[in-house]
Amino acid sequence: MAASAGKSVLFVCLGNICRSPIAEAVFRKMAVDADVVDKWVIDSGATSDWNTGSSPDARGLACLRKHDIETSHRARQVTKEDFISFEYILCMDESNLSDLKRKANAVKNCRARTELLGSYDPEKQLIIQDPYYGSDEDFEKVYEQCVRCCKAFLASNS
Ligand code: WE7
Repeated sequence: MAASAGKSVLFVCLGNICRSPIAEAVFRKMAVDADVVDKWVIDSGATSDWNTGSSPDARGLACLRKHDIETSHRARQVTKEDFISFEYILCMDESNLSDLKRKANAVKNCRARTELLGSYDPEKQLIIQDPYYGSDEDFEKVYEQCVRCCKAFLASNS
């Protein structure tokens, strides 16, 4: 549950098994390392209910493990409550953004700022592409984009 006080971010992609669990785990590690994790509610979710309850994709877990990051996340769909409780909802591509904007329109008292995570990238790669039908290299690219964006996002909230 997101606290109403403090800071909160929900990372979102299509199925919550590839990109958003990587973003969530990367951001949590940065917050732990910066000693600010207690100030944050950090979670991830899906626009779709397709993978609800699933572990992250094995290729994503391998990529995170390679970088000494753990996650025990299970996929869940974004809820109406998320738009009220989270301050930031950060997603990966234009399709996620339009799905989220449509969901937000059905929520009274929507508080969340829904943005592309890539809008924080100092290297200006706006879209974090779906690696589902891709290779290990595509997961590594997602990881590197998440590192750059999460670092800049955390700095902008410190
Ligand atoms: C994905 C996916 C991803 C695509 N994670 N899935 Cl088979 C399907 C159908 C509706 C929702 C979901 Cl989540 C899924 C399983 C899980 N990252 N990416 N599917 C995908 C990619 C390119 C073109 C079409 C699809 C469905």
